[in-house]
Amino acid sequence: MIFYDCLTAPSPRRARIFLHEKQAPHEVVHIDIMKAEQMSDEFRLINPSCTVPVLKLDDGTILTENAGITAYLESAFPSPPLLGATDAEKGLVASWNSIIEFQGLYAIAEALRNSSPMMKGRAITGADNYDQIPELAVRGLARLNAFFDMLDARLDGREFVATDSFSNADISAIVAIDFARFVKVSPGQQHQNLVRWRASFADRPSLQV
Ligand SMILES: N[C@@H](CCC(=O)N[C@@H](CS)C(=O)NCC(=O)O)C(=O)O
Repeated sequence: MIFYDCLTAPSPRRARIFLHEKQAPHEVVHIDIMKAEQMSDEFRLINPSCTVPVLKLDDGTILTENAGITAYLESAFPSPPLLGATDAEKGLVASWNSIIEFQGLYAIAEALRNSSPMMKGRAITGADNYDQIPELAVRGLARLNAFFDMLDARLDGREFVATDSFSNADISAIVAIDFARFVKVSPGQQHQNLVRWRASFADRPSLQV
């Protein structure tokens, strides 16, 4: 397998952590989005949407979304289960992952992409260019603060976000919390559950890669 990665971006980090947790053998190709390598003619042949991560399977199949990459890896490398072990757990992990994407990751992207001078004209990822809308940056920050409050409440008395074991929902939430620093938001005094939960993974090997 070939994993198209980018060390500075949150979406490929989610797939990178998942690959490491599964110990799935793969080669890595680095795509530097700071140098717009995702927009090159060569990379467009791999992913016309011009985004990372991408996982190219040995049979040539190309997976361009975290949802597809994690579904494939869970099926091909079942242990340890990261998308839930039981029917109910599978439902919980998928639900929480979706909540974290929509309320967390998209809120941060909305705040960052609509305010960063480096992303002028690139407010949305993809092959087409979209102008920034400053009001969306303000709304993104408000949504992000609400996300921190919501996740802190969810983690009250819990070790993991979705189930009783480490799952893809924890991976997505860790990446979201760390990515929030890009818009200068971190868990505060009022987020003790969030702080405890994030600290519990400080030494996890997959989070160091
Ligand atoms: N649906 C994709 C989203 C991937 C995505 O948005 N990737 C960003 C990096 S975090 C990207 O490729 N950005 C390229 C750009 O900014 O032009 C997934 O989650 O797998």
